[in-house]
Amino acid sequence: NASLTRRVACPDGRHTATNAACCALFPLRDDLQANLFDGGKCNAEAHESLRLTFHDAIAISPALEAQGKFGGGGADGSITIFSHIETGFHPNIGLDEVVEKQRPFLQRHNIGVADFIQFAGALGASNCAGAPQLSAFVGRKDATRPAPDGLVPEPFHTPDQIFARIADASSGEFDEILTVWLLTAHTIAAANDVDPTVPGSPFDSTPEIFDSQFFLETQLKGTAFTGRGPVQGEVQSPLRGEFRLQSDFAIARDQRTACEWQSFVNNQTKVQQMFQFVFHDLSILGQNIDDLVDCTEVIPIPRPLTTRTHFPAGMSDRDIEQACLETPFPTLPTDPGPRTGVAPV
Ligand code: HEB
Ligand code: CA
Repeated sequence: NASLTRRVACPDGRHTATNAACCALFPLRDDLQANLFDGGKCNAEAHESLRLTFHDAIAISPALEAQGKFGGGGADGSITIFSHIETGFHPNIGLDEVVEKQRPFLQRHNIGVADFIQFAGALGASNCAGAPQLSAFVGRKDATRPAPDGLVPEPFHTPDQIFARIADASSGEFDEILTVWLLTAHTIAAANDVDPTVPGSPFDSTPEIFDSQFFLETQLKGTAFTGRGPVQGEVQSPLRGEFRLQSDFAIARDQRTACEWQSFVNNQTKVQQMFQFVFHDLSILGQNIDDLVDCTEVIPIPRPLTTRTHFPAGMSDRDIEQACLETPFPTLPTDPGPRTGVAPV
């Protein structure tokens, strides 16, 4: 209850915060919004900043530690601190760009690297209409060594491999159902490097809004490859210009996850609540929450969606490859007009 919480005045004389440790985030927020996110937009840098949160956080492995090996530190900033090593790992392809775009902000503000990565991702997502307000913490311990290679899932991994890796990273918390929740992030996403001949190819027709189109469109029958044809990790997509990852395709149809996947279609409340929940826990993997200060109040509340879930123009439930055997696919309107493609971001 905000009215019962004593607030502190920040040294800038312009803001108050529940904890003085959050004060440094206000000028960082304004700088990022103006100069990385192009005036508070859900732009490519916002998407890439969200991807970076996952690739830093997921690189932790209790299973490796149990074998007496170093398992990585999770959300510890290692991907940026040791970017010369970690951005060379195959699944981190392309992330060198956002790391270098973010670095000047890191250098001119007073914040730890691990906190910075998660903050920038949460802030970037807040520019996408329909997103939940993602949590922001400060106080994480920064890495002193790089994460080992092999801990970030690849689009050509099987569901078994992906479920096992994500469960290991989270000490069992993120099971296959929560893995579906995590993949909500692909609603504001595109591929640049899986097939470099078609950079910026979105995973759904609305990469600038945090909606449930991704869960619907991944369930449509694939009809053609976007780009130069089958590349490792890619399968056929239903719309010209849309890119489909093999891993999204497979998890959408796996009998352990198909019904959970479908349950997100046309359920914006679920989209928001489940992603807010899993991002909170993802963003502090490897850290002790008791050492952290909650500064979520610094993240703006995202604009609500103004659109409804729909079949892309020219498509209907006849184009659905039904994978959930328990529940019929929801009845939804079709966008008017002729069949179209999806523009690159
Ligand atoms: Fe993700 C993107 C994979 C999960 C977020 N992805 C992406 C891509 C790929 C992937 C391949 C593309 C890259 C390029 O550029 O080319 N993922 C993946 C996998 C997984 C994932 C395999 C597991 C299943 N994600 C995830 C998560 C998250 C994410 C969990 C968060 C949280 N992604 C993302 C984003 C993006 C991506 C945001 C976009 C980026 C851009 O747009 O640039
Ligand atoms: Ca979307």
